[in-house]
Amino acid sequence: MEQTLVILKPSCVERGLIGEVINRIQRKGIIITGMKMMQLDEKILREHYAHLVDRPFFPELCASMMASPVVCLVLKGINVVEVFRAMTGATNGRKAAPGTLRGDFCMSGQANIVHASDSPENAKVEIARFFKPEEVLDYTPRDLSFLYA
Ligand code: YYY
Ligand code: MG
Repeated sequence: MEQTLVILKPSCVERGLIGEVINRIQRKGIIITGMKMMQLDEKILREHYAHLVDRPFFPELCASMMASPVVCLVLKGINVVEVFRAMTGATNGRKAAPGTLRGDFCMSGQANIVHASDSPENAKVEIARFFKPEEVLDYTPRDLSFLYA
């Protein structure tokens, strides 16, 4: 099975939406194999958002990601990168479809509730960036036959 890296952003943590997001993850049948709170700093954000460091909004993006602690998650499931990106919705909350996390919980293009890896290759790099190997507990729930039949 595939794994993906998810960050519950300050917009999720400060607005009291951690439970809403985790509820959807578990209800869907996605397995949580890593979970911890972290205070991000500019160093890790420059790596994590390397594709955006030259954009004019980068300082604002950094500030929004450091506004409070975040919750980092490693998720496991069949095609979980694609499945969770679909559950996340479009980057801008005003354009994200209803039913998605961003579509249901935000109106912002920046304070948009969650980060989710966008490819299996990037997921591997991002999991290694935010988690030590021993912090990812690669268990499989007892009975997946209904979920993944
Ligand atoms: O993967 P995703 O989060 O949907 O979008 P990215 O293009 O990777 O951008 C990462 C992050 O940067 C986005 O979630 C909000 C912020 N951002 C922004 O503040 N303003 C933009 N015009 C584009 C992205
Ligand atoms: Mg992205």
